[in-house]
Amino acid sequence: MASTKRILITGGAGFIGSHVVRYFVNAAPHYQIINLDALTYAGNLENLKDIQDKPNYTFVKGDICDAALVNAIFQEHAIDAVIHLAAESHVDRSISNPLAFVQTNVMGTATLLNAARSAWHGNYDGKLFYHVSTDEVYGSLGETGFFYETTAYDPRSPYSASKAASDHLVMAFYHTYHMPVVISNCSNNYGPNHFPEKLIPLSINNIIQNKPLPIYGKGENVRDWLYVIDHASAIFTIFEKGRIGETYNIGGHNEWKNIDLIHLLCKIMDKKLNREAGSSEKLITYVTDRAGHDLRYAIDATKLKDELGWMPSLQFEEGLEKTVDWYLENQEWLNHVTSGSYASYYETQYHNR
Ligand code: NAD
Ligand code: TDX
Repeated sequence: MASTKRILITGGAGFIGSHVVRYFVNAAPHYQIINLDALTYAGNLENLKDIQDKPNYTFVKGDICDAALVNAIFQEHAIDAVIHLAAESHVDRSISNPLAFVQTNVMGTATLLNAARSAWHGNYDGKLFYHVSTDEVYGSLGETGFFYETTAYDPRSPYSASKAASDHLVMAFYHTYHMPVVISNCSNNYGPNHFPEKLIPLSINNIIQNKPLPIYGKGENVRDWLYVIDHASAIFTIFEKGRIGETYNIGGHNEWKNIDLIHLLCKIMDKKLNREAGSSEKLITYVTDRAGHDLRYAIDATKLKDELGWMPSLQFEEGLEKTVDWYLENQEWLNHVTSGSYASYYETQYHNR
C-alpha cells in the first residue's frame, strides 16, 4: 500500500494552488491535504467547490506570516511535507506596492521554513519542503537562448526579486540545516480560474465586455505558456520522484509574442461568441509599457523530461480554446471575482496609461 503523508499546501485557493490541491486530492487519496490560504483578493474557495467535502481535504484560513498559526498547524496536523505556493503573484502590483511582496514572499517563506525546522527538529525521515517558484528569477532573455537550472539569478521586478529571495532561503535551509527541499521554477501558466489581472484572463474578460485590450509597449515581449493542469502534474511528479536539494525547470517550449497570442485569442473569441471575424482585434490598444518590462522568458525543461519523464500534455491552441470555453461557461465566477476591489484596481492600473 502507498504510504500516507500529511501535506500542507499553501495558497491552495489561488489559481495554480487550486489545481495542485485538486490534483493531489484526486490522484493520491492516501495523502491528507491541508490547505492554508489567507483568501486575499486572489484566493477564492469557489475554485475548490468540487473537492471541498473529500475526506482527505481540510481548509485552514490564515496567513503564512503568522508564526503562531503555522507552528500550530505543524503540530495539530503532524505535517510531513509542505508544498508552498502562497505568494503575491502579480508583477504590476509589485511595482505599485513592493513591500507587500517582501512581506508575503520573503517573510512568509521564512516563517514556513522556520516552522518546519522546529517541528521536524532534525528528524527528516519522510519529510519534504517543496517550494514553487517562477522562471522570472532568472531575469530577461534576449531574442535567443533559454533559462537552465544553472542560469544565474538576475531578478528585475520587486515580484521576481522577492521570489528569488525565497528560493535562496529554501536553499539556505537545505545547506545549513540539511532540510530536505526541492524547488521548481515554472514559466507562465494559463487556464481555468486564472485571476483576470493577468494578460490572458484579463483579455478574455475585456473581449466579452467589448472593452479595450491593453497591450504594453509594442506587444513584442515573449512569454512561454504552460497549461495550469500540466504544471500541477509536473509538481506531482517532482513531489513523488524529484531529487532532494535539486531545482527543476518546468515549461512547455511554447513561446509567444504577446501581440501574436492576443491575435490568436481574438480569433478564438470571435468564433465562440459568434461575432464577425476581426471584431475582437479592433479592441487592441497599445498602452504605456510596464516599468522594467522583461523582454523574453523561455524555459529549458530537459532535466525534468530526462530525469523524471514529465512532458506537457496539451498543445497551446487546444489549451487556449479549453480556457476560453471555461470562462464562457463560468461567467458567474468571472462576475464574482471582478466585483468589489477589482474595479478600483483596474482604474488605477489602466486609467490614463
Ligand atoms: P495567485 O495570486 O492566483 O494565488 C496566490 C494564493 O496565495 C491566493 O489564494 C492567496 O489568497 C494566497 N496568499 C497570498 N498571500 C498569502 C499569505 N500571506 N498567507 C496565505 N495565503 C496567501 O497565484 P498563482 O498564479 O496561483 O501562483 C502560485 C504560485 O506559483 C506563486 O508562488 C507564484 O510565484 C508561482 N508561479 C506562478 C506562475 C504563474 O504564471 N501564475 C508561474 C510560475 C510560478
Ligand atoms: O494588461 C496587460 N497587458 C500586457 O501587455 C497585462 C496584465 C500584461 N501584459 C503583458 C506583460 C507580459 O509581457 O503580457 C505579458 C504577461 O503578463 P502577466 O500575465 O502579467 O504575466 P507575467 O508578468 O509574465 O508574470 C506571470 O508569469 C510568471 C505571472 O503573473 C507570475 O506570477 C509568474 O511567476
